[in-house]
Amino acid sequence: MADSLFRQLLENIDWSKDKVKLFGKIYITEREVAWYADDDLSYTYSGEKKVPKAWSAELLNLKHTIEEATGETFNACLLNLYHSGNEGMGWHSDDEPELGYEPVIASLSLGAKRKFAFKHKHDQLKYSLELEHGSLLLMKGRTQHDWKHALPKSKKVGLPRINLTFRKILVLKAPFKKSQS
Ligand SMILES: O=C(O)CCC(=O)C(=O)O
Ligand SMILES: [Mn+2]
Repeated sequence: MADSLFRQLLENIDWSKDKVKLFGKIYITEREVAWYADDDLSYTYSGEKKVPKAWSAELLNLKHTIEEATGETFNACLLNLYHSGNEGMGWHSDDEPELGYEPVIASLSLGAKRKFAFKHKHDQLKYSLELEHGSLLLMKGRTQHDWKHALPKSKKVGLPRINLTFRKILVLKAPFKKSQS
């Protein structure tokens, strides 16, 4: 299943390079991304507002499989394509307000095996694991509060990898106003 998913996603996803804002400057990444979600949801990260595409049947099926496996529900998916170990992702937490107080993120890895690293925000703790082809990592609870994570670059990896992070965006509404009656 992982083999055929990797091939299908590589071919069928509408990939494009990402724009990342760092210290006020915009960089275009080699890594390619795609952002899919329920209609009417938008999401801002690295100072850029992302407008999602509508779910394909293939991605919606996959979302249901991941929901069954985790017992969680999701309404958005960010896909990343790393062409080789020369591409990675720097230290960050997925803690944007749209993701709510304790974000639940299911991360599916396909293709090249890559190291995934965590470092604690307030002490010296570090942790890392290998994300293998077909593996699912569930981040929840205080993970985004207390830890940063990264996908370090690696000269040893020559093959591509696709990562899908299924997320739940909470629609933020204006504060409730008490009626004057
Ligand atoms: O590629 C990965 O495994 C992680 C990607 C990630 O951290 C993200 O999309 O926020
Ligand atoms: Mn992340």
